[in-house]
Amino acid sequence: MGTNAPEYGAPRTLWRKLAEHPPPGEGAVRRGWRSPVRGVRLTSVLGLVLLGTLPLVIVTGLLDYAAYGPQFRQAFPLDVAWLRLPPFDWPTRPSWLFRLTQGLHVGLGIVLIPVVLAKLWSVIPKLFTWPPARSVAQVLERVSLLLLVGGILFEIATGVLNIQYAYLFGFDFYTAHYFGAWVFIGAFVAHVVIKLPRAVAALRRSLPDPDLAPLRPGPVTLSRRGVLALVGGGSLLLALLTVGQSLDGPLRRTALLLPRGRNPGEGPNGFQVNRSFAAAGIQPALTGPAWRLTLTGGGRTVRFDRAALLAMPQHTARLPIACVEGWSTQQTWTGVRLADLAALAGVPAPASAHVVSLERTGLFRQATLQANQVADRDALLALRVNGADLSADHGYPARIIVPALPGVHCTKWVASIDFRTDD
Ligand SMILES: Nc1nc2c(c(=O)[nH]1)N[C@H]1C(S)=C(S)[C@@H](COP(=O)(O)O)O[C@H]1N2
Ligand SMILES: [Mo]
Repeated sequence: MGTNAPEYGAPRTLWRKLAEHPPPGEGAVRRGWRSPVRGVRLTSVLGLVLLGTLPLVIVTGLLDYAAYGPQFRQAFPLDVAWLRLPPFDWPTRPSWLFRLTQGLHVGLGIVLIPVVLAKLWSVIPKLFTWPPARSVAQVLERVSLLLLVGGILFEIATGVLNIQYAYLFGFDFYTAHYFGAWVFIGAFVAHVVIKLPRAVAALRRSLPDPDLAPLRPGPVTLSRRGVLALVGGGSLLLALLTVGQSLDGPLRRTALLLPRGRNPGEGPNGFQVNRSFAAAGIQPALTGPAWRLTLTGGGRTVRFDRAALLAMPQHTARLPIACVEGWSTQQTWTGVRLADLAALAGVPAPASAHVVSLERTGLFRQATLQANQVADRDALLALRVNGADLSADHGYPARIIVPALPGVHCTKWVASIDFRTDD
């Protein structure tokens, strides 16, 4: 074998021993992967496509997490190991900011699934090469691959289950998806550093790769271009079935991947509902004439009924609702400015506002808004939408709507708001 003196020694013997003792059937498995399109070129093309697109999924995902508000413990965890999220006030402008970042994160995440699967398919034979490693460096590389592949499959699985409202897993989605993201990001960076030069070289000139190319190629059934067209077609199909969830009007019906709300009904309240009034389990009597909005802060408590709120200066704004599950819609909301309510509560410039709904249970029965989310001129306690009273499903008697605020914090069926001078 080798003649290089420095390569001899105890570890060298270990790798040689490994190579001399393949597990039974090893060759048969390797020979079973026969597709002649597998090879370093296919893997490199797919890898470079992912290198150009996955960073956008990662960055928009991290932005969504920041928008979701870890500083208010609305999302956990605050820090990951030695990583600290910088304190970050999510802006209220442009009002479509979260609609864009969330739409891109979920949409692109779905569209890239075929590319990721094809990339994994293209390197499967590598799993069965023997010996599994020929040096300590290679052992490390293979462990990072495990984190890379495990990480992305975990992110895809939890992400897809979440947007289908299938909380089948016994852990908190945000925590898991966020931790999983950091595992994946670390492995992704390592993988790019290790493999990018090779991928570029492979596309410049033909690089033989004994691990990727089949030992005994089968007959050609599909060219490399054919494989790429198939993968691209799959991605395009997913894109067509997904974009509708970010569009209003009849095209929304094309969002076949949207679990609910493809056909949200007619009229001013005819747009997608996340949690319905019935699902929220609020007693209908609580939203009738007996309803009062309670404002606290500055040492006093004030209460208003809906007629009193309607008698205050009304403000109208066209603002999106963008759900963390990926869908979004834009509507015209009318109500009282949150800044006006803060002044009535005796806290004209609050540091934060804690909003609580009539719901007794549920993760999203309350939310905390930042200072800029109360101060924005379009930040409203909405009473009406598109010229009509809010429907029960959209939060009657009153709901929060704030530019660029994730839908999950646009609390419906608001009972009270506490304006605070410190957060
Ligand atoms: N009280 C309360 N408000 C809530 C929710 C909830 O479960 N309870 N869901 C939130 C979520 S996740 C979203 S996306 C928006 C959707 O608003 P819509 O149903 O009016 O479209 O409402 C938000 N407001
Ligand atoms: Mo949502």
